Amino acid sequence: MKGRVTKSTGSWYNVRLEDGTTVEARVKGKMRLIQRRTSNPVNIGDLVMVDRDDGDAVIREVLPRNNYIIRQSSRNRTAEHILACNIDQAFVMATIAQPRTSTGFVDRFLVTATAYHIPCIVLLNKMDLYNEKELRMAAEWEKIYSACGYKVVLTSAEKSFHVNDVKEMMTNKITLIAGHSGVGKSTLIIAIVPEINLRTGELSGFHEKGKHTTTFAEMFELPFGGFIIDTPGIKEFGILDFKESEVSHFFPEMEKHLHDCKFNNCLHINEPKCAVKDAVESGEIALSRYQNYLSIMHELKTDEKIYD
Ligand SMILES: Nc1nc2c(ncn2[C@@H]2O[C@H](COP(=O)(O)OP(=O)(O)O)[C@@H](O)[C@H]2O)c(=O)[nH]1
Ligand SMILES: [Mg+2]
Ligand SMILES: [Zn+2]
Repeated sequence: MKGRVTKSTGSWYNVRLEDGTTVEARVKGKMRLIQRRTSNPVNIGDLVMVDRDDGDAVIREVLPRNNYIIRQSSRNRTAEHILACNIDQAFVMATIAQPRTSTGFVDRFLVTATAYHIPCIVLLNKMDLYNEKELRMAAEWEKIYSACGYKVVLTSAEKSFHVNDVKEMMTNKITLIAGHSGVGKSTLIIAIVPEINLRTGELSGFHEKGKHTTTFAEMFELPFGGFIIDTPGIKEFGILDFKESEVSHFFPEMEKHLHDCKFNNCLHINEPKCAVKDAVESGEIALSRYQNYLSIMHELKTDEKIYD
């Protein structure tokens, strides 16, 4: 039987079978694993083959993944942790008010997702709280991100502003929603699907296991078609397996300038006659995006995390 993993506790998994029923399955014995090694062999969103063994459902095989979102454990930099896989799109939720999200976080997420060709939409939540200055900042975000090809939607999960637009975008898709803790991810999901019982705290168990902090996401089936993956608050996304020369390719607004740099191995940092830097100077590429690019490059070079 084929199914999709919708929940993981690390030792057992909820698998939604093709007939719509969900079974609790375990990994037992030898499992075929064609995947790269990560901290968890089975992840949310994985398509798996399940067998019955003495009445117990057992995951025998994990099918190849189309894509995945990795986060890096902040305590153990070498531990890769897949947050979810096989997703159709990602929403990265930020807010200008309480607690203000940095563009560094958003850009890191966008780079990670864009590298795996996952379409992303930026949700700027809590718009009901924005004062005039914050509304101007929101407009600036809209300008910056739409210039990079990312749609920005201002929402109020609490007051249900633009929540129907978000619902429409989710229909028949597998959507991952990411963002710092407290931006309103769960509130938005409840506003869209009131029948989902999001038990806060339980939904996203932070389990301390020795030195590793394990984080679980959970996938919910949408009554109007599709799935939503609510993730616990994520502080940072690891840009783990990128080469320095690749990063600018995951900034869509930089990509079109890459052929115009004098050096074809230009990293757009200190090199002369760099078309990317020229575009930053002319305002065509947003300064904040370029600064976040530099910060990611620095991190790759030094393996040093910049917190912002
Ligand atoms: N004013 C306002 N508060 C919101 C909005 N969305 C969420 N909140 C509040 O922000 C807090 C965190 O929301 P929650 O959904 O738990 O955030 P999560 O950690 O991202 O899932 C809660 O107190 C919500 O009531 C919004 O659009 N406007
Ligand atoms: Mg939540
Ligand atoms: Zn360059």
